[in-house]
Amino acid sequence: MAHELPPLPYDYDALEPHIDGQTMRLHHDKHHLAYVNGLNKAEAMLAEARQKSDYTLVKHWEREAAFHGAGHFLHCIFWENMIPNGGGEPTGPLLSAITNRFGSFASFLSHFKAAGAAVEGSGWVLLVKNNMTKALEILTAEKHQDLSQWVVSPLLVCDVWEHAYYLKYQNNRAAYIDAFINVINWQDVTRRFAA
Ligand code: MN3
Repeated sequence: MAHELPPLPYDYDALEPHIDGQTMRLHHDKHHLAYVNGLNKAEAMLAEARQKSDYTLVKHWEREAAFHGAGHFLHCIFWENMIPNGGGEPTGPLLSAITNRFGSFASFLSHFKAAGAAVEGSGWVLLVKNNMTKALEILTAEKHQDLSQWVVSPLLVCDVWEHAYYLKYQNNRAAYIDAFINVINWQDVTRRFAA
């Protein structure tokens, strides 16, 4: 069963002025599509390896599956994590959990922004729920999959690859993360937290 590129849940320019339409079009139609195609290719090659009982290149295709698979699934969450006229603060159990874990919503935002700005090279900053301890954590990832932890569910993810912001924000990643904060879809994050 091949993976498919999901359509954006809003227009390319719907998040302006925070995230520009040209970046969104390239990011979704080119970058995300490449991860979908890369994952499908890796899975097809691994299926062929099983069929032929030839695992000479298994390390390569497992790596490709991890990179493109993590890239595909994180982007699916990322698009839904944003919404026009988003931002503000969550309410209810999610706000309580954030306040309990990080001291205050403001402390959470400061930590999230600092962690995202500090990722070396291309990667992500993520708010996750640890499925063993049930606690919230802020994690970062290099590329899509390096430094990741098992047993966590991503709730809120912010793409800090240059392709996510360079057209509009150039080297000012921190300004891009500030803009991202303004389009967060807290209802989506709350739904993931409750699931
Ligand atoms: Mn990206």
